[in-house]
Amino acid sequence: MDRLLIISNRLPVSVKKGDGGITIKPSVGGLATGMKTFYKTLDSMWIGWPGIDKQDISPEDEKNIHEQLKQERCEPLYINKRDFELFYYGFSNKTIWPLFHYFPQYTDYHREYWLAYQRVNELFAEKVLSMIREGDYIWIHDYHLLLLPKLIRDRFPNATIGFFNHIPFPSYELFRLLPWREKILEGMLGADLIGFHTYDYERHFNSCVRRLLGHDYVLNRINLGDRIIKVDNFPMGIDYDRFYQAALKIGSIKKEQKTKLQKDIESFFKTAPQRKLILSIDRLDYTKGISNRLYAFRRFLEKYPEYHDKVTLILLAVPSRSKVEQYQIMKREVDELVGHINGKWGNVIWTPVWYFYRSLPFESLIILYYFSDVGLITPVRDGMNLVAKEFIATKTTGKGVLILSEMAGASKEMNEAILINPNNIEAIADSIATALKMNLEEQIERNSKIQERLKRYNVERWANEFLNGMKGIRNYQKQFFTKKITPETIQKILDKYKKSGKNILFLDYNGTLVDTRDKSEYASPDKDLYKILDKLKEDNRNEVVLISSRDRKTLDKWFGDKDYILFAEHGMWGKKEKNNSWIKLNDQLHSAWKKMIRPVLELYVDRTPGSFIEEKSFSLAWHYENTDPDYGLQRAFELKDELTERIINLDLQVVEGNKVVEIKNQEVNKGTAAQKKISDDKYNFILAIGDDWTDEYLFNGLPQYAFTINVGLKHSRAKYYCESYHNVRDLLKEMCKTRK
Ligand code: ADQ
Repeated sequence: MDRLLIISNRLPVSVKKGDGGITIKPSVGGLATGMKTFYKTLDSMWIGWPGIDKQDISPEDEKNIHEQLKQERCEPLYINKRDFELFYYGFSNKTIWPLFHYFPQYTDYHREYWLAYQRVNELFAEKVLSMIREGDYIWIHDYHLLLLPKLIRDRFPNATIGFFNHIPFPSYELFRLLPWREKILEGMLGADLIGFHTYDYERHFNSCVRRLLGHDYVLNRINLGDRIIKVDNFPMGIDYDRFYQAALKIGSIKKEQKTKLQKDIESFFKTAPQRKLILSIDRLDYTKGISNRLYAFRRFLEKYPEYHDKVTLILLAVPSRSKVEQYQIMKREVDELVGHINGKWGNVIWTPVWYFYRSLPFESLIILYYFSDVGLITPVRDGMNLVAKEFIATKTTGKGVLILSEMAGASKEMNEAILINPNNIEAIADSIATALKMNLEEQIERNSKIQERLKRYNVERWANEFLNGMKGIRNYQKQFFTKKITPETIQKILDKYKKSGKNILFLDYNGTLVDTRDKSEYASPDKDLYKILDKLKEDNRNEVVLISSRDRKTLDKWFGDKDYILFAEHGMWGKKEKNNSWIKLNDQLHSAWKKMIRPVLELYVDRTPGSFIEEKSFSLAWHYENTDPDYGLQRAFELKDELTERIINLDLQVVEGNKVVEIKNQEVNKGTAAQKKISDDKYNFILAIGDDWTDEYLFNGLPQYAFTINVGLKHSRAKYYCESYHNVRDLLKEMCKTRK
């Protein structure tokens, strides 16, 4: 595979300067732990902040650091102290982190933070651009670097970029509060693949993109007009075998090799064999619900006195972002609660809560996981939560019960755990009792199911799926690159046109010759368009056919005094010249069904503000372009469903266009109308241009030698695509200049 550049705020190792010189230690944290084993197996390079400031080291140290990091395939990016403060403690952790975790009351919206966030993202972009090579895969991680995908894309358009968000993505109601919301979304959309832990975060993101930027998505692909990107969920796994194997070894470790922690715990069980251990591990963060957990444990001790002296809660909190005020307040609350519980119930032989405020080495972590009977993990909001997965992975005998918050992304894959609402203190207290009473058989059954899943979808698989996702979307995009109309293709069309003696041009109207974003009622032709069409018509080799889904009245209003051939209502009606009357092109059709269907559409108009009905002679259309985008789409799905049931046996079809649901007779379409037209005469040159599903019939109905062009980037039967109606007009103008 090509080279992989991983970019995250922090490197997976952190550099420290002490008396003994420079040391490099692995960083704590979900991402670092998850990716560490994986990235070394690939041809990859990790770019990020090394955890030390350049001002605090000598040039000698810097060289030394560089050398050591090179061994780890890491490239350091130094950020000046002031910017780092504002970027990391400021925008990342006082703006994005609280808002994305549904804590708007903790969210600061300081412009100074935002400016620093932009500056640091720019710094990352410069670093990446100085290293990037053609063919590299760029995988950007997390909420510190939301602007980076676009910054790279702008200057290296061909880059293959993936972005993975490790924290939740909030619903539109929350996200809209952010003053720089559009810039953040645009930044992320610079990627080709955007990944989240769960489907909920994915759909929140898509909805924000649609509501704030107006880009629609179909089947988890967002069409940006010039690029299609993919949004998907990839629930992050753990290095399952590492945890499982480490836990397996614990039982067979020789006495002299045991750590102090293991000896202490074993001797503890010797003196109190009935004692049960409940484990709680997190970074000390307000999103992790640590105080809720302590309130619940307190309630449990109140409600179930029979467990006094028999249960101990191990509360392990890793110091985190201690410079941020909310973290300091929370630390005080946790300290007080622990003191309160131990003071109230503790005695000489029993301490209800063992509280550790520190990071622990891997071996100690495993010992705690392994010896604990219950894992109590109750975040109020958590992107995924790897601790829950690690706890289960160490249950080699199948014994152990996990109590997990349903607000953690991990809960979506761990249904067999006891799932709780972290705000329901009473229910958590009861679930602790349930967990302690659960029989071994049930524990084994529940855990083995989760273990099977964790083993299969481990961190390596997660990363592979993401990388394959990047490759997949890249290949998908390539199909379009080859279809994009180029100056060479235009020249080919013009050459053929110039030589030909008899030409026919089928031109759709809305979205092809004028902008679709105008409200459909107002998208009337402008002077420039008339000028182009008149000029084409002047050339007597040409027949100009305007083939539209609009009704006769509208086309008459716009083109009634022109000599273009007009096809209205998908080719149901035709008109040859201005003084001719409209001819029905299909005599077999009936429209009696409208009486039955119209009331259904009226009901949808009443229930969906902004929507309206358009009646044509052989079809009815429900337009929802002026409605709330999400709501309109949801109603459109419902309407389609309802109509599909009602039209069984009626020779009708329900078709979906650009923000419109239309019911029409099955035989009517632009393809049959165009076929009929070309069978009248012999044409050497055929050009057809359109932009939506109705034009697909047209492209399909024409002979192989026809030039067919779709406006906009999407799967189409057309041979080529161009980006907008401007390109169509430019092509037609060139044709006007090219007379024989
Ligand atoms: P975090 O908020 O850091 O990660 P989490 O997923 O639980 O949360 O990962 C914590 C990691 O730190 C675990 O691998 C754990 O083993 C380790 N750890 C915890 N306490 C420790 C201690 N005392 N000593 C040593 N190591 C300790 C963010 C998101 C999560 C998401 C991850 C990965 O907030 O929701 O799951 O990224 O995407």
